[in-house]
Formats: sequence, C-alpha cells, structure tokens
Amino acid sequence: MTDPISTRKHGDVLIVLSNNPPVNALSAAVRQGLVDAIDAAEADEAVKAVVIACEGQTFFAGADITEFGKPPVMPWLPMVVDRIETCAKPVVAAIHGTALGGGLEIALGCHYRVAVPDAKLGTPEVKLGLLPGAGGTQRLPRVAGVPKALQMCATGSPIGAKEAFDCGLVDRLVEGDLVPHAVAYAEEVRDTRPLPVSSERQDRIAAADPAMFDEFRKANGRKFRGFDAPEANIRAVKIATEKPFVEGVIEERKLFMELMGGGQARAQQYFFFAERKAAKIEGLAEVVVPRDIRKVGIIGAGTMGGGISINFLSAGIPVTIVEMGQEALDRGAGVIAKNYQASAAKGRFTAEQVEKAMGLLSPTLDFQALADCDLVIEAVYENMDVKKEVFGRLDKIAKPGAVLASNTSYLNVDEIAASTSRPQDVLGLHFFSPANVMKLLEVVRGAQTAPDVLLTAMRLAKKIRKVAVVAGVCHGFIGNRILMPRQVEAMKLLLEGATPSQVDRVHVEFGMPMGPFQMADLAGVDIGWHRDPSRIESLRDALCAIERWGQKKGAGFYDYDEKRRPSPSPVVQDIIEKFAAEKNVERREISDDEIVERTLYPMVNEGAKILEEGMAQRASDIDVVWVYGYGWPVYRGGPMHWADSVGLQTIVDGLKRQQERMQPDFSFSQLLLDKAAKGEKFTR
Ligand code: 3H9
Repeated sequence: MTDPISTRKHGDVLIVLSNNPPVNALSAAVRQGLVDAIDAAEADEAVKAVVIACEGQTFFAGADITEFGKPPVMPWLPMVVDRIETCAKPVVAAIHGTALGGGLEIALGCHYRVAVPDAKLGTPEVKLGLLPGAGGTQRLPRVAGVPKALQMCATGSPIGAKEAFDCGLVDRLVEGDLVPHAVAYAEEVRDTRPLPVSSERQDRIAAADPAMFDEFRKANGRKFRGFDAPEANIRAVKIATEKPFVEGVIEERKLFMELMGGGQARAQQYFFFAERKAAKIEGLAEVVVPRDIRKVGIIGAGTMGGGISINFLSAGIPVTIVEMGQEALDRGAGVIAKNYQASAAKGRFTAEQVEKAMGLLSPTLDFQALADCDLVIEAVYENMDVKKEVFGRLDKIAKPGAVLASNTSYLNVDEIAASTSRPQDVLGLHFFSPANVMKLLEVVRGAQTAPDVLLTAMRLAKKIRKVAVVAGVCHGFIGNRILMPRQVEAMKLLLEGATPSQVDRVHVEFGMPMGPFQMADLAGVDIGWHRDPSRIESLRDALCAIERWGQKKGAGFYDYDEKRRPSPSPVVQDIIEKFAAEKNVERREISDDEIVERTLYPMVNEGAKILEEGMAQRASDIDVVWVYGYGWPVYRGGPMHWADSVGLQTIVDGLKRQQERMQPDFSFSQLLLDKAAKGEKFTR
C-alpha cells in the first residue's frame, strides 16, 4: 500500500498532503503520516511553516469509521491533534470539501485555517451516536464560540465556510487554487509568535452564559428525544466553559467511551453503512451504464405529482407536468410555487433559486408533451385500471428508451408493465409523502426491468438527494408490507381491551414519531375505504361510516380541538366496545409488553419473509426503509437490527406466546425460525 501522506516543499513551507480516497478518512496510516510530517517539519530548520491539505474530493471527513470496534492502532487521533497543536512552527489547514468530525479536529489543532467558500465544516459524530472525541468539544467552543459549538456538536449539522469565517472558525476564505493560497498565508504568518493555540484560548468561553445550555435543551427537546448522544455533546461543550482544557478532554474521553460502548452508537454506525449499502445493486454487471435523464415528465399534478416534481426542479432537471383539466393543473402548479415561496421564506432557497426552479416547470394539458421526456413518472389515482390505461397511452408516445415509472404504493408493477410493449423500461418509483421532504425512495424492480433502468433510477435518486432502496414486486413492497401486520394487530388489540392512546404511547416510548392510530388519523382513516357507509365489517369501517376520517375531519381514533390537539374519544371507545361485543371478543387488560410483542415483533417476522422471498436485497435495506420512510428510531438501527439486538430467539418466543391470539393473520417466517435456532443475526 502506498503511503497516504506525502510532503513537498514550497520555499520554506512544508506542504503535507493526504491522499486517502474516497474521503480522506483518518485511518491509522494517515494519522502516523501526519505525526511523522510534523516531526520532520520541526526537525528541519529550513521549514518555517506547514500547510496540511488533502487531495481528492475533500479535506479529512473524520475518523475512519471502519476502524471502530477494532483494537485501537497508535497513534490515536487525539495524540495527532495534540502533536499538530504543539508544533513550534505555524501549521495552516487548507480546507476544501468537508472538514468533518476528526477532520475538523485536525483543523482545530492547526494554528490557522483557510477554506474555499463552498467548503463545509462540521462535527457529525452525534449522528453516529458519538461526540467529537479528539478534543473537539473542548477546542471548538474556544475557537468558534460556545453557541456555535453547541449547535454544531449537538445537532451534527455542518456550517458553510462563510459562516465558519464569520464565527472565527476559519481565518481566511480563498477563491481559486487552495494550496497556493494556503502557502501564501503560511508565509504571512511564519514569524508570528506566540502561535494561536486553540486549546489555550479563553476569550470565546469566558463570558458564556450557563443558562444557554438548558435553553438549548428545551428548544431541541423534540428533536433529541430518545437519543443519548446529543445530551453528552451538550455536557461536553458545557464542561469546556467550566474546566481547564486538560480536565475537559479527560471528561470528553469519558463521555466518548460511554457512548461508544452503548447500543445506540452501534446502531447508528451500523445505519451509516446500511444507508450507503442500499445504493448498491447486487449482481449488477460492471458494463451496465445508466441512461441519461435530462428531462422528466410527471403525470398528475396532485399532492404526490407536485411533491415529486419539486425534487427534480430543485436538482435543476426540467419537468413537464400533465393534468387532465386546467383547474387541477393550475392548482398543482400553484401548490409547487407556494411550496417554493415557503421554503424561500425559511431561507432554504434564494429568490433566484426559486425563480430558476420554477422556470424549469412546464405545466400542460397535452399528454403528447411527454414525448421528449427521458423519464416519465405516473402519479395518478391508485387504481390498477386507471394506471394500465395511462401506461398504455404512454407506451404510444414516449420516446424509445424512456424510463416509465409508476408511483404506486401497493399495486403490481409487473401488471402495469404488461400494459406496455416495453416492460423492460418500466419500474416503480415509490415516493413517500410529502414527496419533496421524505428522503426515502423505494425503487421497485419488475420481473422484466432492465438492469440499466434500475441503475438509472438508483443514480437519479442520489442526484435528487433521496435514499433509494431496491424492492421486489409484492403487495406494499418493503415499507407498507411491513406496516400491514402492525396495523392489523393494533386494531385487534383495541377490540381485546387496549385503547388507541395506550398503543400509541407504547410506540412513541419505543421511539417512533407517532403510534399506529395517530398515524392513521394523520394520513386519513378513510384511505382505501370502500366508501359504503352501510357496509361495516371492521372497526375502521365503523369510524369511516360516521365520517371520523382523522385529523382533517377533527375526529378519527381521537377527537381533535381547533388546534389539532388530540384527546381520547368516548365515541370511539363506545364503538370499540360494541364492536367487540358483536364479534364476541373477550375484553381484558392488555400489557405494554403484549403491545410490543403483537405489533413490533410481527414486523420483524414480515421483514424476514421479505428477505426469504428476495423482495429486499439485504436485511439492512429493510432498516433503511423503516428509518427513512416511517421514522423508526435510528438509535435502534431499524427493525432487523433491533431484532438482532433483542435476540432473534426472544422475538420467536414472543411471537409463539402471541401466536394463538394473532391467528389467522399470522404465520412464521421460516428464515426467522432458522436464524433464531442457529443463533444467527440478520445484520452485522
Ligand atoms: C469521528 O471523526 C470521531 C472523532 O471525533 C473521534 C475519534 C477519537 N470512515 O457518503 P458517501 C465511505 S467519527 C470510513 O457515499 P458522499 C462511505 O462508507 C467520523 N469510511 O460519499 C462510502 O464507502 P463506499 C465523523 C467513510 O460524497 C464512501 O466513503 N465523520 C467515512 O455522498 C463514500 O461516502 C463523519 O461522520 C469515514 N469517516 O459524502 C463523516 N466517510 O463507497 C461521514 C465516508 O464503500 N461521511 N466513508 O460505500 C460523510 O458524511 C460523507 O461520506 C461525506 C461524503 C459527506 C464525507
């Protein structure tokens, strides 16, 4: 292996260059190389200053996460940062791309930092269940100020170079060629003494208001609910304001080790790689190249069609959106425009960006206008006959090689594809609502979908900043299929004696953003209802018959006040009890444990069935779907990782305990039984 660190001289400046693709992670060889280079710079009288820079797409993007959990290799990152900081000659960090985590800590160890304007700086460790553990929580507040450090460490969101410059984290912004500018800067500061040492600075922490920490906790309570790492980050930054640096780093290390040894960090780090693995298509031949997508057509300007359009417009891809009537078309285009205005008001887009995006939108009533699109996404009413009709028409006008996609959330993509003469070009692109916000995209591979079509979809997903997962054709694909057994059991539990608020509370305490009944009320209890109030075969039919359709009607499983605050509904309770009596369901006290076993364990079982049927490429893909599509708490890794951490035999035992009550809706996955019996796991 070639040495990832090289050095060269420019006058009396030593340029230390890292080349460790893809992201210049601080692996052992990089750490050693940095220490050696600093030692060499100090020993060489001809060297008066040092520049640390990176080749490739980015400055150091952090510690090498693949080394976590393995025996530590010297020198540790904190030692490297200390070594840089104690260098007797000025060291300048030259930042491009992303200086993240340990990468930012390296930059903080340097005496000066210069950056290009589009660089980003951040401490994303919290997203891995950690905190910046190489002195970052102690140096960052000393350099960038306490409020900024608190925000960066506890949320993990990076800041842009300009913001970093404004708060003092970056000393100079440079346009153009970074390294020559950094060298020039190093020459300017070569004789400056004493050197600015981050760990010794007091000016930015001296006047920190202790009340700020509680205010910050309060302001972010919802966002941090259930997570361990944000609180540890807050505590570590607070320590920086209370204790000398040397004591602060000891406390930081303690907190870091506590987090690292916990299940949340394991789950979040597992998920980091799960997300990246999801983009990979198993068995795809290397020769396959994606198709070019320069123009997208969307059929249907409703909520989904509009949301989907925004993704492409924001990525600079022109969109032709087609509707049947002028009114619907105007409404759809209006909603898109309003959405952009709202985003601009929140500062997410500039007025020019909004104008540019809207300029790429062509609303039309002319179906023929889709003829020159490279990808057409159908987002019409969820009905097989309607979809087949649309695809039949599309087949006649779409250009050869165009990718034809359906946004169906349940229907058989193969059947839809069969209504065209080119099933190889057809696949499902299941966006989640609101489609411009939700990160998940299920890419549904039909029996005949061509490999290059699948690859096109996966590549495009990245371009529009979605996390895509490949799913096979089955009812509900991955996400909704797993949702179904949960909803079925949740409903049955109501008849048996649980209340909607009890079931929802158990789910929220588990870490879900909301429980099954809160979700039903939000989405609309009437979704998929047969619309015949006289036909009452289920509890849901009973609610729908009296227009308890959820939040939009002010009544669903809960009653809602004018501010949409829910309260338990005596009407619903009455309906539940009557329904239970009619169906001869014996009512009893339901424990929280039973709710977990009846609603969450069957999800794992369904996930296992999806795997054994080959409907998901890997168990971690199922986790990605549930974290990004349904808010499964990432600190539990997703249903399959969670099942592994609970123990598959425990899941099987729980399901066996409940099996009789769940009949006839339940059957075991053989894969789950086999893995449990062998003591295996779904994920690593
Ligand atoms: C830390 O620093 C702890 C310290 O405070 C204390 C220690 C004592 N390590 O995301 P991409 C791989 S914790 C190893 O698709 P992009 C990634 O798996 C670290 N591998 O690219 C993928 O591999 P593959 C704090 C890493 O351009 C490939 O690189 N830092 C690491 O969309 C490309 O990744 C972070 O949390 C890593 N650190 O985005 C930053 N990072 O091709 C994490 C990436 O085999 N990284 N890989 O699938 C990121 O946020 C993004 O990767 C980045 C690039 C924005 C840099």
